[in-house]
Amino acid sequence: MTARTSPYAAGASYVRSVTTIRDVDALRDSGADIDLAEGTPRGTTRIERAPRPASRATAGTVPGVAGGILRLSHVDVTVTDLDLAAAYYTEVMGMSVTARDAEAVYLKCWDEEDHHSLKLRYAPRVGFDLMAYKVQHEDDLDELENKVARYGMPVQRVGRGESVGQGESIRFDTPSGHIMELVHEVEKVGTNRGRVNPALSFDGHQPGQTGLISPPRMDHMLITAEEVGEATQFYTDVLGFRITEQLLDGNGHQLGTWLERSHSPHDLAVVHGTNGGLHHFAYWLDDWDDVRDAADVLAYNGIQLDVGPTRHGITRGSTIYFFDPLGTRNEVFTGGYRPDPDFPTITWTEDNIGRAVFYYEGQLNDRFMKVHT
Ligand code: M3P
Ligand code: FE
Repeated sequence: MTARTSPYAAGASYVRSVTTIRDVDALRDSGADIDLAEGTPRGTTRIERAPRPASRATAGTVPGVAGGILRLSHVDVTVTDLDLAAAYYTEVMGMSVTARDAEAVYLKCWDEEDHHSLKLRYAPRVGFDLMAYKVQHEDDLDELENKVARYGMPVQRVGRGESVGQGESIRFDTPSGHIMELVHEVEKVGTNRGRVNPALSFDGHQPGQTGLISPPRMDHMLITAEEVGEATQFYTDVLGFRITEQLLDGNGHQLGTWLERSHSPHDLAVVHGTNGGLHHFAYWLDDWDDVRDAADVLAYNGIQLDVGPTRHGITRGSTIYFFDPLGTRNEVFTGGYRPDPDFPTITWTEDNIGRAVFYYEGQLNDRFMKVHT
């Protein structure tokens, strides 16, 4: 049997897994019990690597290593009129209802496989309930539970079946005063396109419903915090978010930070304001034409616009802000860039805040700055 050691492994103490290149013919001739794909031609070599030590449990939140938080899973908000809110999110936004009970409605967008990306719960006031992010591996929950507990925040385990459409999760308060949930297992309800030879359009239209905004998916959310710096440190150091952009005041303090896990400009952003506040949650649209069409749909339905259509300096995204009929701010968002984990943070200074947030207008309006739920 001939076996030679890869030159890359020779003498290199930093190489943790030894690579061996094996001559398949020699292996076959030796009668060794080898597992070869049928029809493997003669003259083939096979590269074998010693398994790496199992380190997935600790790899979870190391930036750039698979595992840890994947993306936003769902936003849970309270509404003062469940029927009105459900009507808006289905008949204007174009989401579909996946579950409903006496106190809540669960909705998802057309390209989302998971059970829901928005939960509307009836309450006497409009507000923020929690933000749920999805983790890649089940043991990410244990690891992040430990990290959050070590930071000093009590963590609650929510058992399978206690929350509609999902398995076990963990919940905790963040330093920005928000309840955050991390979940691994979410019921896959699928889409109406299927996963075998899916059609790109129906009757010449996008898969969403015509005449409605019909975003394919939820994209990000923006929360408010009294201490943006402290909140950001928690989301980065404890939960593994990476900062794509930051807005600094004249003393170098963070007024806003944009944080990602999904190689998009942001999955979560934090701006200065009241602890526990929700500035908006945002839907992804595929391109600028869809943003323009969304503006038509909003105008047709008499929905109050806040800002836009316009463009952000931060994230480079194209955007419209508007309010649902109960007063929660929504955004539709497209564009931006694709940051890798080694993306160097972009900094904006307060004297450029207008262009940072609304690049075309170059200024912010009072309502945008002050209204949150
Ligand atoms: C975004 C975004 C604020 C900036 C918001 C920016 C509230 O929503 O998607 O980049 O100052
Ligand atoms: Fe946004």
